[in-house]
Amino acid sequence: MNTTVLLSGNEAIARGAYEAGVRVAAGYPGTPSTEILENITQYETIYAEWAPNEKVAFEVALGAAFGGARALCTMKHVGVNVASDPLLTASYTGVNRGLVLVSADDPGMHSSQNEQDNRHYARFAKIPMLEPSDSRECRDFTVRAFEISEEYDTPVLLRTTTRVNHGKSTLSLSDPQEPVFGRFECNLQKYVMIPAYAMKRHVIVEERMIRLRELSNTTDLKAIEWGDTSIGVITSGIAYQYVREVLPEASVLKLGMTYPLPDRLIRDFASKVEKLYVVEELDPFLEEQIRSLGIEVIGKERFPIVGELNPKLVAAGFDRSARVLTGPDAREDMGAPTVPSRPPVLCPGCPHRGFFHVLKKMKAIVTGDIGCYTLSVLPPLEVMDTCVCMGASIGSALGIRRAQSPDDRRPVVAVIGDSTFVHSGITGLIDAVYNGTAATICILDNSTTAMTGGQEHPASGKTLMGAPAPKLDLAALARAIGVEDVLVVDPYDLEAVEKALRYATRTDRPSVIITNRPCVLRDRSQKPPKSSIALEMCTGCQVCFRIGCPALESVTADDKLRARINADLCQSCGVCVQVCRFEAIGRPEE
Ligand SMILES: Cc1ncc(C[n+]2csc(CCOP(=O)(O)OP(=O)(O)O)c2C)c(N)n1
Repeated sequence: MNTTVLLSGNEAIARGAYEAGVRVAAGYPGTPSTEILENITQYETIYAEWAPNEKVAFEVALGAAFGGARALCTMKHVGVNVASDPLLTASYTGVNRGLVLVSADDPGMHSSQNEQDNRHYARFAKIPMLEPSDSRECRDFTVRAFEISEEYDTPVLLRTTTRVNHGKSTLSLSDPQEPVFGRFECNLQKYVMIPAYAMKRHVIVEERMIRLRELSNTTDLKAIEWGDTSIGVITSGIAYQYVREVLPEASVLKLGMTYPLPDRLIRDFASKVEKLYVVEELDPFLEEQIRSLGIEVIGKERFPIVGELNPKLVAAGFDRSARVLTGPDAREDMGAPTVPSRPPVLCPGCPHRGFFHVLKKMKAIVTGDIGCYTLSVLPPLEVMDTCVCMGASIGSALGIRRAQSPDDRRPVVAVIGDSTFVHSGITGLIDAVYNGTAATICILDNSTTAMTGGQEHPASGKTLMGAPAPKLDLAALARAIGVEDVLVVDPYDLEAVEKALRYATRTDRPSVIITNRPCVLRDRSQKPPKSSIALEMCTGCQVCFRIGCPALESVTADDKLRARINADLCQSCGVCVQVCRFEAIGRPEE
């Protein structure tokens, strides 16, 4: 086969897994990694699943590798924090058949709560790391990662960043290997990490590190591009593309395997150039290790540690002006109009909107979580007081409640999405019941993982492969955990929401409210009848604008600012109808 195709990095990783003969793929959605598993479902030889969270996904993949099948595990950078417990010990057990963990990092935080640099995980877990810089390498390095994983009996970290995951470039397809079914072979000293066995495995890990360093010195997963030797640049991943764009004449050592670092190779390269630079996004990961080899190198004093790099920043670091600029900076430089920024908002008809509008009235302390509903922190809603990581809403609510002085009567309410609740909220709820902490936990169940594009999860009724699945009953689960007050409400019915919130926040024991409207983007086949505003009845009070619905627009009529409904956007949820005290907004006609 020699077909050339244009693929995104994520599509290319999925293709690489297919060509490598992967049998099992597991992950949890998270930008910029999500499309890898979504694309893998087109390959019928691969079993693929969304796990409830990244820890379970990694354990499924590890089990598959123990069991003798090649396995891929995908997640965004913060997902590796969740999976880090099994990951660090999987380094000790080794894998048997190949296991590759994709960590899709997000420098610049396009869609994340932090911009941690997951290259540190390779060092922390003592496992090899490969970093592709385009789609062809995404496919090639995935295949190579499986070979390394098996030869060295270790999980391999394939670390990508947003621009590599989402950027597109060409590659020619290769024939896939036939995936093999495995056979689990008992090996207690390898797979059972009691201290006596783990101690011996640690020695093996250290020996493996020596062999892996040798591999990184000799591997062809690198390129040395000789040019003008007055400047030598060591780089990897997307930063390599920027360096090439800005300094086509310089000598470049492009590393594909970035952990363990190839010490001899670096020494040799450094000895042949006059000035050595390291260009890398985020932390001085390569720079500090190179410096610890006793090599003088210029790095973070010239290139930012915060945010993404781009050709302009790289050029500035070399005191050059960028030659070929692409992206928004280029448009600005060329005097072309830039696209106005559009702050994210809850969609028209989003079931979260009405809920937050009512919650605002409660004057509660609201601990938040990660999902579309996090947008309730922005004006005009501005309801959420905290948001740390997935699942943190419940624990933080319990802590705040326990810290509260007796004269502070504000109720404490945690808000968490359905996917996030299943991911890491269940144990928080168990804590609330076990320790009897009076907080109200609101599970905003929209039957999907909306924030990342609408992926299935254990409470949505379908698997990643599209098969119907048992739907985790969240109300029954809360009751089984021991919550006595479990209220299920329609978030489009503001009165019902208010009643539930008033009741739940007044009890002196943990309570749960579950909203039950699916995400409006889940089924767009129906074109609902629209709400409408009788302009003559609109007093211009602007209360309806407080719900922040993009379908509500302002018009000036008779010198007054009044509301109008954009029928193209309106989803007829009826929330604005209930908010208008002058009955100017009409219910849609059925
Ligand atoms: C550990 C971790 N994994 C994945 C993500 C990406 N992510 C952000 S929110 C979210 C879930 C959103 O779904 P849900 O809780 O149901 O809320 P919704 O967006 O549907 O309102 C995911 C997967 C993340 N931020 N952190």
